[in-house]
Amino acid sequence: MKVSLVQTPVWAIDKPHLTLATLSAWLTQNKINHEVFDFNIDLFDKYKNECVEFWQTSNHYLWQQRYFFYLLYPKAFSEIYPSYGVEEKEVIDKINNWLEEVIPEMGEQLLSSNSQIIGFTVGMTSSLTSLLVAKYIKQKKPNIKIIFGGSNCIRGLNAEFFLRTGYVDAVAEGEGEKSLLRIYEDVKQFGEIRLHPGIKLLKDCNLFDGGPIDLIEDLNVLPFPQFNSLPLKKYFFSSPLTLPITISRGCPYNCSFCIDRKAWNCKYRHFSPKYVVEKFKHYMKAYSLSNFHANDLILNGNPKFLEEVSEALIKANLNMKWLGQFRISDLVSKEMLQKLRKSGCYHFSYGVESVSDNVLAGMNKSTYSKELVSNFFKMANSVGITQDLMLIFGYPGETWEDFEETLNFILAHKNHIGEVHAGTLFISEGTWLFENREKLGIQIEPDVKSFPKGYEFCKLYKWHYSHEWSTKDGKSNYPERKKKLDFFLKKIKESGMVNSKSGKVVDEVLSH
Ligand code: B12
Ligand code: SF4
Repeated sequence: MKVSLVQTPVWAIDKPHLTLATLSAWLTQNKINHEVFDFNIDLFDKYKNECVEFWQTSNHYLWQQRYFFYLLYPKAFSEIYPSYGVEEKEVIDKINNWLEEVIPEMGEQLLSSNSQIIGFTVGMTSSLTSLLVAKYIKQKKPNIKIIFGGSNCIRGLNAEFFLRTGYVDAVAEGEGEKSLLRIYEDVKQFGEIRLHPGIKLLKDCNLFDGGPIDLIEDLNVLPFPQFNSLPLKKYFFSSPLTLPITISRGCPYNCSFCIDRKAWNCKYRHFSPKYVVEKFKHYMKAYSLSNFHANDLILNGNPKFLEEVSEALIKANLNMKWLGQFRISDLVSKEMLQKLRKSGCYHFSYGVESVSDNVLAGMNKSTYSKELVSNFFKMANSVGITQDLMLIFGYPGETWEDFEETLNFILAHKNHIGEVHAGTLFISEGTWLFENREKLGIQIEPDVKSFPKGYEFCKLYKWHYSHEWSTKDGKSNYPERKKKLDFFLKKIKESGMVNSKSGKVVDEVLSH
């Protein structure tokens, strides 16, 4: 019996696909015959000259907002679609034509793999194409089992919607290794998928929920992600050649706007320092490279562990470079940063979001303060670690004074900051903020207001990035938030700082 693992467009193209490499290694360890299809990179490579805009960050919304249903069910939504105003008609038509070409291309390749199980790793920007490919396969070979897992299947998000399309047999929520194995064993033994923790199924139109996944207790039992089943040459390697890695799963914090921690059942776990060092060594030897990007939600989820990793890396003397997301914290000392730097870690990305006490308290980030952030910037800088940061404008309750406090702070620290990524607040379903919206006086306008008969289940699809929210007191709304963002961007441009340069990687590399 064979399994296919699939990524459809669009997803990041800058590095080899860590999720596919992770699950592929797991199947290999369990001696399961499988094939990996990163259609995202294959199609990017093939169409980059004609269709590069499909992968551009600024166009991600096209894949997952109100046009989603029109692209998924053009006939059913054709009457509603023009009522959107369709400013983007040209690009939507282009996507539609492209899909007619590439969906059969992907579908046929998967069919010829002769797999009995096809597992899609599904994010918000690839849900549409995953569903269309799943539909293509189901129409040709209904007995093939289609499984959805990945970031758009985080617990409580879209499982029911995916299942009710009729194209998906099971949704695996959160950590996927155990679910994938259980599904494989069920199909092999019984010819059908049964209910287990972490799995949702639909039977006779009823939803069955196996409850939360029982997480892997000891991450060290996992094999090193296996990148050799991917078309390594096609990736848009950021120069120099960089591999994504992780040293942990989850995050111990609880920011009010964050959905990511839910992906790992809100639990933080890490690999052992020995495992981490062996993993780096293995990749350096196997792929002759020395640059790594940590995809962890947070590098310092456990400061003591991170210090041990640094010490072990220094001892191993690997001569490698790495970077990742870091949380500014008073639990981190200068000595620790020096060790990290010595281990090869040269850059941090922080979610600073704001420096106003009022806003930070609302975000459940009261452990931050202006003084702490300021001292941390200087400390990291003094040990030779470069830094970029993310900011969120328009948090409920943020006044213009709060906003100016953050703006002035950033300007005052411009010599310590390499790059700023500023945006307005999106309220994702599944976050604390979304769940407490009534209490906070937040109202959210649904992106799609009416659904054609027979397609009412589409209401179940959860948007992640809604601009369409305001507070009942009228103080926060999108134009107001945009005004802050535009003002901020103008000011930092005048100051010579850089905003989101790395987000424009596709445009830049292609223009050379
Ligand atoms: C690193 C990262 C990036 C990097 C990717 C670098 C790279 N090339 O590797 C960068 C910065 C480029 C990036 C970009 C984006 N990202 Co990002 N990213 C992440 C992050 C932090 C880690 C992803 C990762 O590698 N995880 C490690 C792997 C091993 O975990 P995993 O994918 O979850 O897989 C496990 C399970 O989900 C499950 N599983 C996964 N697939 C399948 C399939 C089956 C069949 C089964 C059974 C199980 C299963 O099993 C796996 C092992 O346990 C996640 C946050 C997170 N929660 O993970 C966000 C995240 C995936 N990104 C997200 C987004 C939105 C984006 C952007 C669209 C942002 C933007 N607007 O620009 C872009 C899109 C990419 C692009 N076109 O540029 C969202 C996705 C939301 C959603 N609902 O889908 C996340 C969840 C963060 C968030 N909440 O905003 N991202
Ligand atoms: S520190 Fe980052 S990953 Fe953790 S809860 Fe906050 S935003 Fe989410």
